[in-house]
Amino acid sequence: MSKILLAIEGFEPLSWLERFRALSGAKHEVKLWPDIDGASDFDYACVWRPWHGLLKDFPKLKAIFNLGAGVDHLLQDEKLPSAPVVRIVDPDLTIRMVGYVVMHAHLHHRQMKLYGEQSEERIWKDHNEPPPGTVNVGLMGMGVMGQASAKGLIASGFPVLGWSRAKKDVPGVEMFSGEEGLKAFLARTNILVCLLPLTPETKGILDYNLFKQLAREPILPAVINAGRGGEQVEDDIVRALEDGTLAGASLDVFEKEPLPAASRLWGHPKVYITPHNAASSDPRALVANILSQIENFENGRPLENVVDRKLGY
Ligand code: NDP
Ligand code: OXD
Repeated sequence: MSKILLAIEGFEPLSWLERFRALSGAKHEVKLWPDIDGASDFDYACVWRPWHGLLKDFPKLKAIFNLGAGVDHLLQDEKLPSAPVVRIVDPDLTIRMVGYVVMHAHLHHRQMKLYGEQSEERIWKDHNEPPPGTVNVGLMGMGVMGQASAKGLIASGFPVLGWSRAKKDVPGVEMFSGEEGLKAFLARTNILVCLLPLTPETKGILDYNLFKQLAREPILPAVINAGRGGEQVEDDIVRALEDGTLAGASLDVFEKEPLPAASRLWGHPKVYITPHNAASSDPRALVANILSQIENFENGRPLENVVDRKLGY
């Protein structure tokens, strides 16, 4: 029998505990921090935003499972044990993100804020949006989320551009990479979608200077960020919306979460705000995924989706 530690901040922890216990049966003993009776001999930790320093007290960990895709918070723990860190890759998480990205691309292309205002005023007026085939959607981050979103956008008729760190080919997507490819990627992008992990290289990347480089035909540019709030400069987003550099924004993540009540983004007529739930981790879908990884690992097979600590994702 192996021992699994759950340490969860920011998600409701009891539903994870119940699900882990229900699916583990007698195979694993599952405990939820801090209710661990002083034990330190856990084999696996399954965590979301655990407070920094917590995991160093569990020297026998064979693997650390992050209950979401992004590992920025975990990797900022200077005392993180050296056990492999595994991030979630799961069809449930991915399809939620695809839904968010495709929906928000449509909201901006189809000017839904404008029709919302017209509805308030009882105005019946069609603004003849350009064909989707002429509106380029540019995805920053072409990993699991970016590539799946590309397929959804292509199915909606949008030409898709992608930007990644390393050079790669993705069917149906015009790819750009690295610093040297960013300018050309932005110059062709109308609707910019950020699905980047937060690393020292991507911190603050969504700033005024970047928004200025986006294409302004056939529609004015919009930005969608479902990566991490640390990638955006919120004062620059407000400035760009107010001087017309950006026509709209969809923000699921924020520099500080929950978004402070004083933020000028709240209630902004050109902004869609969601509470970091573009792709929520759901124990009903994800626990089985983690337990099957543990079973494979115990049977001598390698862990999948292990994070590269040097790259930070
Ligand atoms: P992946 O690791 O699969 O993909 C990351 C992509 O970002 C890769 O294409 C990578 O390039 C690219 N990238 C990383 N650094 C750079 C850089 N400096 N310049 C250019 N490209 C870069 O991650 P996922 O697709 O699974 O998830 C992406 C992020 O989405 C997560 O890290 C998380 O922050 C966020 N997320 C948010 C959720 C939400 O609800 N809002 C839910 C789930 C995820 P390369 O291909 O060359 O390695
Ligand atoms: C994730 C998230 O990284 O929900 O999975 O933000």
